Amino acid sequence: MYTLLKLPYSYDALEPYIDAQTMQIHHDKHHQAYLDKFNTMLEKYPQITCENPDDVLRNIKDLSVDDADRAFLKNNGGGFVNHNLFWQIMGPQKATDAKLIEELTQEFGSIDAFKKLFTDVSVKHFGSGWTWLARDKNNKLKVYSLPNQDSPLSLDETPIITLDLWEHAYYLKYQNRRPEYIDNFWNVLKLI
Ligand code: MN3
Repeated sequence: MYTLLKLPYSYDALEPYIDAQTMQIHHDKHHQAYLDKFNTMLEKYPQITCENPDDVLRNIKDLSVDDADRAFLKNNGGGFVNHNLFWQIMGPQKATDAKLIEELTQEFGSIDAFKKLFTDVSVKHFGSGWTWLARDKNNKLKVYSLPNQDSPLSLDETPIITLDLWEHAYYLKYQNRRPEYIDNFWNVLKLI
């Protein structure tokens, strides 16, 4: 059984960019629901004993489970671990990662160029999903989006920065103005 961590800040800590009501529903209802479904399905497979839930997603292709259950674990396990990362990388105060900033500058030319690429990928993503900055097996940094709750972990890559593009992440405050939500992400991302 995995458990839901408390948010590392108060619900209103990311105001005015992400409103308290959205944070509360997103964490307490959406995130909790993914976790509950993930845990329920895992009860059927006691042989899956990963201490770190990320490892379930890393090994999703090789798990000895029914195909329908694999899809269920991918969707709900992804929903659980993706949000775990999302809450951690945001915060009311910057906690910049100098090494990451240096790597991003090297890979993309500048932080502004990285932000522009990440923003463009986010704006162009169709439907539900997440934008990712991930590190591949050769240590190369990549920006891309994935549909639904798919995780870079299942592609053998390590997620570093992510943005939730599901409507539940922004609709109460931004409605159809998704680009505005995406732009404001840079105000709450603490790492850069
Ligand atoms: Mn979400």
